[in-house]
Amino acid sequence: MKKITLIFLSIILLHSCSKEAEDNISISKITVNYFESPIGIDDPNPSISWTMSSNGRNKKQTAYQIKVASLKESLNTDDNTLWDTGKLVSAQNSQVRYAGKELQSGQHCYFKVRIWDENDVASSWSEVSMWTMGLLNKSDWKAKWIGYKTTDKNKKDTLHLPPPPYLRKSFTTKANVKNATLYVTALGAFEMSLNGKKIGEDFLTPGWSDYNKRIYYKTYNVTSHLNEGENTIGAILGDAWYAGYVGPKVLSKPRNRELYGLHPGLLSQLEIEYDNGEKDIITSDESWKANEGPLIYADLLMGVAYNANSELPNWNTTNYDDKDWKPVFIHKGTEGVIQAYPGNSIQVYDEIEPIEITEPKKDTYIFNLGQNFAGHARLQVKGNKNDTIVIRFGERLHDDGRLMTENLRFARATDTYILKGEGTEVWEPKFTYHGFQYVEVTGLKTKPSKKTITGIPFGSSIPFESSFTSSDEVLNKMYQNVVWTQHSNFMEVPTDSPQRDERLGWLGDVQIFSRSALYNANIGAFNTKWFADVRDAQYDNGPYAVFAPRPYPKLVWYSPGWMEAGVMVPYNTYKFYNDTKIIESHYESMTRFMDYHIEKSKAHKFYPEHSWADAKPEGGFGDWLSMTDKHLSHDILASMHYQYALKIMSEMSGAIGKQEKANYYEALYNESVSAFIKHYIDEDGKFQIDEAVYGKAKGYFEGERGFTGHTQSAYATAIYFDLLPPELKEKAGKHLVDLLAENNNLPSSGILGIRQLLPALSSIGRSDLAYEILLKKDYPSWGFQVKNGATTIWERWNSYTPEDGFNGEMNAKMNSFNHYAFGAFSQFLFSDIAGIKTKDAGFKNIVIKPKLGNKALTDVNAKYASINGDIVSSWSIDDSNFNLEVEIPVNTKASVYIPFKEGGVVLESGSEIDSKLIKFVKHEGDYKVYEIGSGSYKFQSEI
Ligand code: RAM
Repeated sequence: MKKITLIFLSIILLHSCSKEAEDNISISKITVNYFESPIGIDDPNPSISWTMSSNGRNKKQTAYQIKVASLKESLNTDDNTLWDTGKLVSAQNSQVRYAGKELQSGQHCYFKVRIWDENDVASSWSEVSMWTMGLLNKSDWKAKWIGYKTTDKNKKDTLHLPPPPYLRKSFTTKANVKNATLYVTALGAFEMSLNGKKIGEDFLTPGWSDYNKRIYYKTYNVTSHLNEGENTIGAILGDAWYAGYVGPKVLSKPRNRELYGLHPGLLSQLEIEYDNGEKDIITSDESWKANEGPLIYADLLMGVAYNANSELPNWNTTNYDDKDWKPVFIHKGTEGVIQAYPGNSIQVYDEIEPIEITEPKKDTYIFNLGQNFAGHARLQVKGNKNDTIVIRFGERLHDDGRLMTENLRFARATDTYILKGEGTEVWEPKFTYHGFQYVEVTGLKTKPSKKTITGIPFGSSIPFESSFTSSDEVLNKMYQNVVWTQHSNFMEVPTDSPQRDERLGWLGDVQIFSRSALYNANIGAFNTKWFADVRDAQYDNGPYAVFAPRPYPKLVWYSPGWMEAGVMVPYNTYKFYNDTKIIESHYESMTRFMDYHIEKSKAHKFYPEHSWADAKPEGGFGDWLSMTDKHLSHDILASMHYQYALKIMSEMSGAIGKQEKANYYEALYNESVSAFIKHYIDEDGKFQIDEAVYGKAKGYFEGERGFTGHTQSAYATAIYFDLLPPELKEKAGKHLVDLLAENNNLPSSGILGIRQLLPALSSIGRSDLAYEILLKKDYPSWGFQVKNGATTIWERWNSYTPEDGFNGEMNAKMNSFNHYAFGAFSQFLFSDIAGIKTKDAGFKNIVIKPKLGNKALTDVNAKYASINGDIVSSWSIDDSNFNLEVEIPVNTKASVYIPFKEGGVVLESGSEIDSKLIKFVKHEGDYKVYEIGSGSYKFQSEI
């Protein structure tokens, strides 16, 4: 008997041990400044973050240890240690700043992490991660800027399109290369190769910055590219943003190109380390030789022409005689600071096969790729020498099947390939990108197949790890359209559009879309890079420019609602990733911006009518592309954006320990809001303006339509920014609902008000109405776009209507079919439908509060890939039950709001709630609120 009990006991013990083992925490993903094992960074205190996994619930980190060493082997010993935190009592698992020994140029830093859980049980050490440092001092750069002047021989063309230069240099290495690192940048764009092989997978590197102030270099580990003995390094240089056509024709006059310099330049430094400790450095200098090659021209907006008959076989290998090549010239380079690229370089993320080929005109073929996107097309052809294939790109077709290109404006977006006539030829252009769904091909001698054209989408390589699906197929398509639009426009900088002669980082669009973008993808690094562009584009007297980078030094354009992006987007990014470094590096610039606002609003504390006559266009852009009869007063919008900026500046100041400043902004906020309410809002909660003050409103965008305060955007913004006291908020809510009713519950907001609309309705208890609007298919609505063939988000509500087609004359002026501003509805899918929000900064204290709206959705599955790991909120409803599956990452907790009916029961995993594990907090309206720790849960309630 005793024996049996013993066996029994040991089985139980074994079981509970293995259960505990399963519940143990392990470290999953480790990032350094948002990247996994990045190389060539120049942040002296990189931020380390990790996610954790466990099968258990309520799992927490109570302490951590990070050990960093300069050699991988040393991580198991105490040698070569750069930093060892020891066991540090702390719950922090993200944005831990390296605080070890001072790091040197080129230094390798290997590290591992372990944590202790709530029972003080240590996890295993993580796998080894690493980062390397780039070149930290200007004096580390031994290379010289070089270039090669090529001449545009195509005199017939109205455009100036010089050929991209090819540069090369041969060198010898000794035996036993231990490590080889290439540090490289270009004024323009580079494509580097070693011994005939392209280095890295990036496109259009080093990207776009204000080259007069800042140039980024990239770092590549090229050890495996090197041969013992003879080697050749090659470079092709594109004009890209530096010397090519950039932006709208009207803004980039007189030449529309060469906005930073005339010829592209290269700065390249290859550092080779041998086993015996010796070093070699191969730098760009006078010894390089250059030539023209098969690329006739390559321009971002205009496209690429390539003559395969001029190819230079083996030009970037040692098996090549460069006696006819010319010397390079020493390029003037730039006075700007040289820094490691902090963002996500552009890379290919998919391949798309055509779904249909049509022939609207004899020998003119159109390939429908079924999806609008940014990128280029790969051509595969067979033909005779000198056959010339012309490839054009468009987002839509005319009714007669022709390619619609009017909306490209000055962007020629045409690629040309001249065949060499040798079997099957496969070609992809370089240094350009187009926005398109349709590809028109002419010049083919035989009928094409689906292999003739392949769509190659690319964009900034940000990880899209979140997801959203529901029981409504149109809504799912709308969301996918947002994701494709983000992919297409997060191209180095957040652009407005990828197809026409524009592609600028418009601040207004970004601030509206930024939370949607943050839910969809990890854009911490991308934003960090862009914030430097925003600072570089800021005017000396404080206002942020309407777009960043600002390639037109003389243009003075700023606009309320656009410029506040300079504080709103950093704020949103901080809130999503708890990244206080972003606040610190941007703080001086933000306070300078706020000082400007404070000074400008000094007399009244807010902006009464006609305060922004100095902006261009007069008043700023306002609720751009709205559908109202009269425009929403620009000064109401300006005041509310100013106030919101004060509020978040107060919070951000507090977050970095500047309490005095926090109080200062808060006091100004309170003063401003009460003066504003007194002036603009009547007793009935209605916005009133003195329209007469605007006179004929000459100079205002569409000023002839007159102004009003009473629009959907006005109330939605006041509610969304939470500017009003409860009683006024309620009244504003009523006005919003009435205005919607007068408009058949359809939106009339332009891009500056649209993001606010659905969350504002939700916050006044009308998520039913928000759902109704969201799921509408009438004009104007998002569903209407889908019904009319949209595969990305349109710039205008009326970009296309069956009655007016592409909007007549407007089409050629401004009509993008791939524009994310109106895609800002998608934040609502995560924040309100799935109900995933953060109470603090960085999703450590999570809220899961699904809004069921008008119950038009029966199934919702959302995953937000947070900095702490995946947060899942998936729910379904039927007539009487609500089911919710929640996943909360290790080391976080959540308040979960369960909709319920009076007297109904709430179950978890089929049983009554275990109050030891799941704490009931309160009843709030139609919800029961519970507090949960990490883990997976299945709630069920009667509704
Ligand atoms: C358009 C841009 C952008 C908008 C500005 C005001 O040209 O595409 O969407 O912010 O104008």
